[in-house]
Amino acid sequence: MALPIIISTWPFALRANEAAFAALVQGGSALDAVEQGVRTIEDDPGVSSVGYGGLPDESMEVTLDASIMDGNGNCGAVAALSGVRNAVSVARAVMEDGRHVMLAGDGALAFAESHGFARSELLTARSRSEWERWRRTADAEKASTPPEPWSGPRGDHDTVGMLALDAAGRLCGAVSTSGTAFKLRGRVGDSPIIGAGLYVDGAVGAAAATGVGEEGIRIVAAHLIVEEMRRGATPAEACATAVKRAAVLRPRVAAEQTFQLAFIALDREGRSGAAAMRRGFRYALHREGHNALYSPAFTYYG
Ligand code: SD4
Repeated sequence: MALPIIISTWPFALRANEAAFAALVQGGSALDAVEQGVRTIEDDPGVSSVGYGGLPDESMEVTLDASIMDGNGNCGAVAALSGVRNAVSVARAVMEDGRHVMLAGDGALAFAESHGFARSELLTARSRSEWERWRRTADAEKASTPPEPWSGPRGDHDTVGMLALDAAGRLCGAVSTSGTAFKLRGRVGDSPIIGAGLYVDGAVGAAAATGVGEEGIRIVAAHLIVEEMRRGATPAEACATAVKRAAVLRPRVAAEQTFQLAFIALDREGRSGAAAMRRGFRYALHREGHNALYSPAFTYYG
């Protein structure tokens, strides 16, 4: 098998793969690669679902969820973190600190600051005006219909999730997102939850999730995929199993046109795969010097 191999979610991940590959070329490990790859997307104000420029919650605050995991079981995560751009690096610091696996909210921010992370404004002019547009629409809807607490997640879920197997055979993964646009304050998705948004077992394989996090949490998706691979499934088969599980568990939700849930997986042999609830999901695969976008072999709704 030719190593390294890097796989990540959505078309923007072509850039993330390049950054991850560069980290490996400079002597970094798979852990450095996934961190650097994900940071590229966090730093991009043009991506409205991750890091700087991510769409805010209902109170106009941008809050980030991220996790990172090494194949040896070390992992770290932050949930509902505001005011720091590179949530994935804070997650890595939590992992390396070693006392805990996940920090949330103000505590995560205090931890980040004590580890030298700079405070930064995550809202951009564009994400502010998107929020204002959403607020006006929500207010208009409220005036004409009985108030609903929340209209549910939108379809634009574009978490960056990345898995890498380096030349030494080390397998790592990372995920970062600003979560559902205009989410309720305090909402945490699947991305920082080890086993739901990300799982890595160096003896077996790794998986990462994107899409409606609530549904990924319900089936503990990434762990399910890794366990399927442990039982002999290929990465593509394991991802398809998780999509089907989500569809069977909540058929009415899964059938909604805006609902997407998608997974990527990479096993320790270097085989990769993906599956999605519906069309439109693509992933970027960097192997043998080629970095290209692919559609998953399996989509539940053709
Ligand atoms: C979440 N799963 O917070 C994330 C969002 C996402 O692609 O995946 N976007 O629910």
